[in-house]
Order: sequence, then C-alpha cells, then structure tokens
Amino acid sequence: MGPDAYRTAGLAETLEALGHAVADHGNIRPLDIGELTPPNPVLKNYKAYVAWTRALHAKAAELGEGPVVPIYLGGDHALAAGTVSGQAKAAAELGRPLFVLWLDAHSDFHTLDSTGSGNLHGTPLAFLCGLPGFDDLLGAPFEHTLKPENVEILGVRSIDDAERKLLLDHGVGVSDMRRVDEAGIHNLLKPFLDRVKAANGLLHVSLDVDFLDPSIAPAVGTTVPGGATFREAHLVMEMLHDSGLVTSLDLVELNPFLDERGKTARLMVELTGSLFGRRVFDRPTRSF
Ligand code: HAR
Ligand code: MN
Ligand code: MN
Ligand code: MN
Repeated sequence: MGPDAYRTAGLAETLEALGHAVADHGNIRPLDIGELTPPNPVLKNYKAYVAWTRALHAKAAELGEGPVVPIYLGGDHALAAGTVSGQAKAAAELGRPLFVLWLDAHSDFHTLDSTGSGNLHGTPLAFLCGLPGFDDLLGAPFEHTLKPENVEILGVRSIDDAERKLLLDHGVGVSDMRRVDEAGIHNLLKPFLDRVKAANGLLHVSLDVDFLDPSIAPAVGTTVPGGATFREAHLVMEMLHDSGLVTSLDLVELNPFLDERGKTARLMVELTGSLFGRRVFDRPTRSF
C-alpha cells in the first residue's frame, strides 16, 4: 500500500512542480524462485525477501546506470537489499564508489544468524556490507559490497547487542541521536557529504519513516521515541539537494493503515520535495 499512498499524496506532482520530469514505473512484482529452505527457522517471509530482492536488484542495476534519479517506494526496509545492491552494481560499472546515507531509528545490521526477531527488515545493511550468509538473496555471492566506512547511519536510537558488535567490528559509520543532539545534524552530515564529493562517489539515501519522530510520522510499525524533528529532517533534505550528490533514494516502512489522514505520507512527499530542490526563500544572486 505504501507506493499508492505516496502517489495519492502527490509525489509525482510535487516533483513536477519543481521542474522535474517524472516517470512512474508502476509496481514491481517479486520473481518466482521455486522452493527455498530458510537457513534459520526464526526468519519470517524469507522466500519473499529473496524473491523481492532479485526483482528489485535487476531493476535498480538498470536504472542505476543513469541519468535518472530512481525513487524506490516501499514497502518494508528489506527492499533496500535489492535497490542498493542494484545501484552498487551500476556504480561499479560506472567505475565510481557508492556511498549510502541510512536515515533510520534502527541500524538494520543483523545477519540471518544474529537476528532474534526474524524480522528481515532488520538485515539489509549487513547484506549490503558483505556479511556472510546472504548468498540466497541474489542466488550468488554479492560482488559489489559497500565499504562499511562509506555508510553513514544517521539518527539511530535502537541497536540490538549483536548489531552493536557487528557495527563496531566492521567500522560502519554510525551517528546516533545523542551525537545529533550534541553536535547538530548539520555538523554530522557535512563531513560525510564532503567525503562523497572528494571520492567522486554516487550517493544512495535510504529514508526509513521511523527516522522521524513518531509525533510527526506515526505511520510506521516500529516507532521509536526521540526521532528527527520536522526541522532536522528538512535540513538534511535541503543539504542533500545542495550537495548535488544524491543519485537514488528509498522511501520505506510507510504503513498507511497506521497513518492519521495521510499525514505521514504527505510529510515524506514534502521531504522528498526538499531533497529535489524545494526551498523556502532564495535571494537572487547579486554581484555588488
Ligand atoms: N533490530 C530489531 C530487529 O531486528 C528491529 C528492526 C526494525 N527495523 C526496522 N527498520 N524497522 O529499520 O527486530
Ligand atoms: Mn518493516
Ligand atoms: Mn530500517
Ligand atoms: Mn527503522
């Protein structure tokens, strides 16, 4: 239902009003993958994870070659296993490194072994960074793994013990909400964007609804108090726009059943508008 909620909330119209040409590629379907035995009995919807990842990977590998900026509408954050792996493959073909900004209350860094809940939306980032055990997802080892230091998880405030250890062992960039409060979100994002730029990198942004504070974005199944404010979230999007670096985007975890009259869907659309160039006030540049 997520993609239709974004359509209803005016995502295409918002982007068109900013001068962008928009093509809606419609809803993707999962691939038919036959029988598959989950490697761990606790995993939920494992076959669906594999089937969707393969379909999304193929689509993202194609769109990632450019010149478009794909926006992937979820659906669950498990979607990123397919979209980011496809973008990473395309980036490798272009000979450029892929960086990922993961805006989320959670770090989604469980392996298929370490997850206690079996909720697969808690695992995509571990797959993308090349942790072992995920070979079913693409039917072969993933070749274009992200460098953990090229990932920045921003705004996180819920990390399980097993994830904390894995994040530290692999050197993933993590800026938790305490650091956001102490340093200011601008001061955490700026050095990361500078690194992407210096490396001539491509930048994928994966925006989980629960990055936002539940008071402004209630339509998500896994709310965590103390999320990004309306102003912090817009500032992040405005900085991303100004950087000119963003080459792909996920909008994930929206559950329209939990929304209050479309408020969360509209906010996500507004934030996307800011990422694509909406601003409050611009003084024309004058030289005197
Ligand atoms: N870490 C918890 C688990 O593995 C919660 C994961 C929740 N993930 C999302 N996406 N909602 O960020 O169950
Ligand atoms: Mn989910
Ligand atoms: Mn997530
Ligand atoms: Mn989350």
